[in-house]
Amino acid sequence: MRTRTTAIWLPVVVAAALTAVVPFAYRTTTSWAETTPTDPATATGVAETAAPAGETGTFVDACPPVAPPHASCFARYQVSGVEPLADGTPAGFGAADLRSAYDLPATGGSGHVVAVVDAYSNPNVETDLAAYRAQYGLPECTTASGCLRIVNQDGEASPLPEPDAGWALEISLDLDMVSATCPQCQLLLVEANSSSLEDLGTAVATAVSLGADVVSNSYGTSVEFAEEVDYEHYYNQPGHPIVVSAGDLGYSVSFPAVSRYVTAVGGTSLTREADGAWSESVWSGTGSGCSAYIPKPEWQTDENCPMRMVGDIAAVADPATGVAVYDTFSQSGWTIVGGTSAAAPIIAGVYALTGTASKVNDGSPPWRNRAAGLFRDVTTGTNVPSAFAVTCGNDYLCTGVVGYDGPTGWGTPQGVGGLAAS
Ligand SMILES: [Ca+2]
Repeated sequence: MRTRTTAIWLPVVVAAALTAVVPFAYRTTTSWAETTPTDPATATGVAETAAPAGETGTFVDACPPVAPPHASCFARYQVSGVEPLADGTPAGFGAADLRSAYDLPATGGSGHVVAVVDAYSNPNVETDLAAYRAQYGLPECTTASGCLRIVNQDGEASPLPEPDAGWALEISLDLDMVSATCPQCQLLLVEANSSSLEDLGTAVATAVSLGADVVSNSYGTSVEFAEEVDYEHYYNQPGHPIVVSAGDLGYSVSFPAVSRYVTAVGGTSLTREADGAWSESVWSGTGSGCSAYIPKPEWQTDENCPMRMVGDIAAVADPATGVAVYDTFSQSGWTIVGGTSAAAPIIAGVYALTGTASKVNDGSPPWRNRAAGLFRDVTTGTNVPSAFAVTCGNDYLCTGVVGYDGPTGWGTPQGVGGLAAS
């Protein structure tokens, strides 16, 4: 297991690099952490982040931001106070909670394959996945049965990349979330050799070539960069929805979420009210915004962004209202995880449930299906902290409003219809 490195705090340097590329980009938390930029493969250091006001616990990024053309995973986990519930079940939203919140069927997806693309490997992945699925009464999914396949970016079962603690938690999160929303889907884990966009993109293409109906990507760059367009071809996979996390850095744009060919997934805070009803607001950490480099796809109709607007849809991502995940490699077992890394695989599972993934070429389904009743419209919250003078002007780019908004797209699923294609 890779040893965690001590975080080096470089808020001024990183902030300067960010403002040079995206004027309004900044982090919603108080500090940045970076390991040595010239060696992103060692970037498993973590940044301890004080919980925002009103939230409990301490949250840590599983992967610290790294400079393009590398990507970091977008999982953020709770490091303290994760105790089982009074009835002994894991804390954090479980599989049935997620299906209830998003009005999803308890069965479905049989015959469909959801791929999860991550960097590096998690040596405990199969036994940890089995524990998650057993806890929530989901059918077994093993390599022996062929339900679970684990390959490297070239599609081979060995050698797998070296383990990495941060990405290992991401792998567990991704497979657990697809299992929760699409219990009968087959799972294909494709592990890239590194966190470079070239390796991750190669893994996406391999996933499609190995039969993935849907590909989930819970990673991205910390900022946009001009050369991102050179990596878009990896994500142009007609007939295969490519689902990407919008990012955990607040109001800012990340690649590949900003690609025209993907469904960009933002994040919410998810709450179950006393009467059992669910409510959601914009998670303060979710990415959103208007691309500096990628043209606006014809299916986007929002008025104040002339380029590709992020995002398209959303699901739970606030670690303070996070999901239960089982991981024995980087954690001691059950933990609570959030970040838009949770949201993307949730949406990937819903795509598989529609049975119409083969008709999806881009992120347009939520835009084409925005009829009333298919989404829970998120109308409150923002990913711009009020303490910052630079804002998006309280516009839909950074604020939850009635109808479309950047942080949550057209909202969160209410059933599978919002992602169906014809
Ligand atoms: Ca909205």
